[in-house]
Amino acid sequence: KPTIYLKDYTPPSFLIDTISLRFELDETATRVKSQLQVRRNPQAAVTRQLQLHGHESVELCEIKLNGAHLAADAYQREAEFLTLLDVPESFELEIETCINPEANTALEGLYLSDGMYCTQCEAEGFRRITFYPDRPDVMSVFTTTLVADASRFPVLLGNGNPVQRGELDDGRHWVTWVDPFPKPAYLFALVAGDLQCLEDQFTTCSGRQVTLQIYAEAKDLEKLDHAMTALKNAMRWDEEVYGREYDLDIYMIVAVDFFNMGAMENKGLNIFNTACVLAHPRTTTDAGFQRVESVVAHEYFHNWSGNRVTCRDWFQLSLKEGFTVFRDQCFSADMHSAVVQRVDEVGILRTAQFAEDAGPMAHPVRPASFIEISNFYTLTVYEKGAAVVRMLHTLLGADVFRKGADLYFERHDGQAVTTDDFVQAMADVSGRDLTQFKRWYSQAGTPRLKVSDHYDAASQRYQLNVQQSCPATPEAQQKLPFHLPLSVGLLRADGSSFVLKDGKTTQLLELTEAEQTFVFDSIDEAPLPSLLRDFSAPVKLVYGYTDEQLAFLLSHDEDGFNRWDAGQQLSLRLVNRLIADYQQGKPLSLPDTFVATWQSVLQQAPQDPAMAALLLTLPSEAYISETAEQIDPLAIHHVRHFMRCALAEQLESSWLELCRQHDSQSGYTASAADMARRSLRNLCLSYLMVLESPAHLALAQQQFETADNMTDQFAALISVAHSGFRDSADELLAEFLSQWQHESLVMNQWLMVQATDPREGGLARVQQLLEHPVYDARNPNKIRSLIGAFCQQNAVNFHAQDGSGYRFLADHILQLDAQNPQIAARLLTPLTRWRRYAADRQALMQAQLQRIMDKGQLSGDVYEVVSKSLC
Ligand code: B3K
Ligand code: ZN
Repeated sequence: KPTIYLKDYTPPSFLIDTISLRFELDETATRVKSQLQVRRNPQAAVTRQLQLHGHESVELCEIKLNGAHLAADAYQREAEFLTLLDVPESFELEIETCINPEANTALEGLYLSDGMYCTQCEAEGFRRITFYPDRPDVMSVFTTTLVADASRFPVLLGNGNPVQRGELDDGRHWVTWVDPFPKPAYLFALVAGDLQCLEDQFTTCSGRQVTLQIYAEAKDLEKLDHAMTALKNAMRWDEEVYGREYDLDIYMIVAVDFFNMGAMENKGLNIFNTACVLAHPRTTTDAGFQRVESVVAHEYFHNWSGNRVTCRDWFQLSLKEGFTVFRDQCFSADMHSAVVQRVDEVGILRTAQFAEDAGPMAHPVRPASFIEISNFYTLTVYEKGAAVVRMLHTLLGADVFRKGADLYFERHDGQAVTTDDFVQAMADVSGRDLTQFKRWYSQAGTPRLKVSDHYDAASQRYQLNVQQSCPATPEAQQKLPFHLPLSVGLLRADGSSFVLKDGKTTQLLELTEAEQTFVFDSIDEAPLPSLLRDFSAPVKLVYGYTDEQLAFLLSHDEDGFNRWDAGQQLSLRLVNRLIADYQQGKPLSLPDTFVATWQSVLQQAPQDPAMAALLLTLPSEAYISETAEQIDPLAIHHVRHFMRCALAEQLESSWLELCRQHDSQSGYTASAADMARRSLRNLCLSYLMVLESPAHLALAQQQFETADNMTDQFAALISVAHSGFRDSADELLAEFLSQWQHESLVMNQWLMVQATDPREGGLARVQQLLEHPVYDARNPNKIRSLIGAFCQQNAVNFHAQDGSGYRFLADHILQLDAQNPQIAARLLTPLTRWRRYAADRQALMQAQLQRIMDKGQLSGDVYEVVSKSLC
């Protein structure tokens, strides 16, 4: 497969004003008739050739131009295209194709999920349905007619509004849908199945009535309330915060079990992975509830940021994704605790995105080239893209940013545009030159900020010196300085913050140079800086804090995020010292000062249980790995476990008391306060369980048996399953299986607990589970829960010295690539990080990548990741 470059972009030669589609659904031979109104694009170079995309699996049955059959020499069929050699200025084109949904294991285009028809067209799935200019800058008005057996497929859904329906003599029925908003083919969708729906109404800000429907299999009907509430909250929020109103009479969400990603924002007809829409307290953890809420909101927000204004080409993917993630993050912050939300976001960015930025697949937020676009639905495009939009929000302020968003939506409604257009709208409303800021879109890599300071008591002057740099990444060795907001506060010895510019305690410094000095006057005592408050830019910041200073920030900083981060950095330092001790064979011990700090956090925990749960969580193995010079998975795991044991032992009575205090008194509620209580209690339980005392085991077992919700039951399960109590672990796992074997999503969790069990013999356990009846080798959720979880969240077992984990992953990639290339390419991630390990592991990982490469006949997806990793 060739590399495609942004610099080669040219506008489409032909435009499609309308497309009318008729699907005669059949498991193995679905007939698709399309009728297109085509005209030459006045903006493009004149040509008489019309090139349409078409996947090799699509069979061409018939083709007519202005009603006349096309002679065989009037067109060419190649692997990926259908080219009409000589077409007039404007014309009607009719095409009939035949496709096989049952054979579609890639889950792209039209496929079957548990017997129901559904589609996934982003990015390039529409070409697996029919021949069409399958690129986002070709926008057309779609009319869709679905025909299927009435008894097996009573529900027939399409984009837009249903306009007509009827029955045929042969037991089939049909429905016609019209979507009045022009859209690219990637937003097309259809669903046909035996589905039930939860229905509700929403009155928009201008008083229009919208019907809301969420479809699922009958057995899951009781799990739709939470998504419905989330949807209504998101609709209201977008009206209030962005002034954006919904635009069709009906909004539908459909839950499907076989889905490559989380969800898809098809116009008026979102299709969701069941894992991102179904939620019920008995079967879904609090984390699951929050995921559902944020994904429902995310897909809803796309209706404006993505659908009404879409992307010109796929290099602009972050135009819709970065902006929409930023929007869903702000929504979640407004619905719950803003600090907890921010800590979660930064956690993802700083572990997984920074790791991506430091690896062979590193790319700018707006990539300059790709082989397979599916590989670029990345943390960089999504999370770093959101961080870039957030920086604009910070630099411009909320009001000006909102004006910029208004201008962007108004100026580009109905258009396919670029990230430059987005930034231009922000520049126009603010009157600021954002040329340098745009480097965030074109330069990859995580910038480093080196901060030093100087205080002069005589002149009461404090100076901050900031140096920025950015490591080389595959697309560029040398980087130009970034324009970024650095939010800072200055703390007095009593813990309060100095009042700085404009009477505020947080000041925004704008960094534009490679080195800059900022001066603060009238600072009447030596301050302690609180830097990068609220993580104001996606950078790695270095400042020479002492441990005492970090502990001071942890207890006094008014910025909640920085308070948490000070605790993380303090722990991280200790982790690194202990790793060195471990590697040198020295005995490990926790300093008393560290234990004392934790003791005081524990004492204050009841005042803010949500924050306490965050503060009392040690840096994750993934974050420790990302920040390490060289990753030693065994040492990291051992040291973190040692710290957990030591903290559990030395503070046992505090953990136990906190655990008791935060017991569920009055039954389950999904309130933020209750979620915080559960997270703190379950954290305490997890510490107690590492002590391996029978009394604590009894506590966990009792919680497992009596819990009225999945959060508590699952927390008890995982704490026992990963403990040294082998028999109890097996008992609980068996009990959980028999209790929930008919709940597919719960079984994913069951697989995951076992896949992430760090104790010895992990690979053998996973291999056994591959044969278990609840596992399904074709279902992406199952693959992720077992193989994905093992390779990404079970470092000690995956990185076994004998290379067995690497071989296992490569075996499965090779097997999966023929079936579902997108999932195969995604699973590869841990192997792409081979350069971060010591020589012996490097060699083993590299050998497996080479083995995949040598197989040949790889999909473009896997080929791109493997070839870039090896070079
Ligand atoms: N836009 C979809 C992702 C589609 C992935 C295609 N391989 C979900 C989202 O970001 O909202
Ligand atoms: Zn999205």
